Amino acid sequence: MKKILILAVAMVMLLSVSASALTVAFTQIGQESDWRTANTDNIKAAIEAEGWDYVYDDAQQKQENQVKALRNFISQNVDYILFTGVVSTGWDEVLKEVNESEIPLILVDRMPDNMADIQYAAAFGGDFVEEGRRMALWTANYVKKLGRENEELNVVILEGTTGADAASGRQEGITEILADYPNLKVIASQTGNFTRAEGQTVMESFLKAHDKIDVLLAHNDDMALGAIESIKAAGLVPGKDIIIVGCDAPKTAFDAILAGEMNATIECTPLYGPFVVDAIKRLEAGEDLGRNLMHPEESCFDAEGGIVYSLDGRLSEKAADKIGERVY
Ligand code: GYE
Repeated sequence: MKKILILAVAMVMLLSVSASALTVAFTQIGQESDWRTANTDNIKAAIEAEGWDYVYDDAQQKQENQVKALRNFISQNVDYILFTGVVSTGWDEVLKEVNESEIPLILVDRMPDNMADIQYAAAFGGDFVEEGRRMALWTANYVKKLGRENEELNVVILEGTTGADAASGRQEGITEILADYPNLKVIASQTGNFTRAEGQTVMESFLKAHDKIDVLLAHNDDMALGAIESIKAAGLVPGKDIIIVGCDAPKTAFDAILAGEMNATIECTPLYGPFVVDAIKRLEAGEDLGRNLMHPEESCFDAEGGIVYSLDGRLSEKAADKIGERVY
């Protein structure tokens, strides 16, 4: 009896030692936005809470740094690689090397092109096309609520990083919906690289080039927040003279909505840490998670709530009611 007990204790110890010896490596894009900071912190915290070793690399928005990081992870023979690519293309060769190393690859957030040629153990990301649709649909319904649906309104767009699916997907969704609303006319669309600083400067140039701007759609809230500064500097009232809709839904956007300077934000959660940890545990237990790209549930927030923002008829939530729950 005693022997069995000792054996059982030894087995449990062995199991926990092998589980705690996991090394998880993450190649992150950089720190361009509130979203990205929250994403970095959340993944780190979730992995470290398991007692796993965490290897992190910040690529400073450069694809070549990410390629280097991936090769380093392979030579360190880590147990899992978490990957989000700054752009969609140009990963075929290095991801083939990852596959040859047999280190399980978990795709997070932005997806690479040619996924059919890549083996991966799990994939979690936003539905960027759907987010773009929601931005445009919320705007069209808000315009209707204001009784301005027959007015010709000029729209400007601040795009995310060129070549990133988060930008191309959102643009695609916006364009698809706006095609049904000819009164909402896009007069300028340019990248602001997902940063506050570039959102501000590009909006400044839009305002110089165009006398009448009625709507700003920003692929993320950081760019919207930067643009608000330029709108104020031009003597206009953000949220009133120009309707402003962003994407991500960090606390900073909620604050702007409560201050009346921004009108709505479409949620895109950065909180992938728990998903990644759960996936790793299930993979360790021998489960096959399949090749489906998993999207978390997401919402839309504005000042009053009750505006239809999705093709399946979901209603926006009132930011004031939800700000207390925001963790990023
Ligand atoms: O919207 C933006 C960030 O890839 C979904 O990247 C992400 C985007 C997010 O910089 O703020």
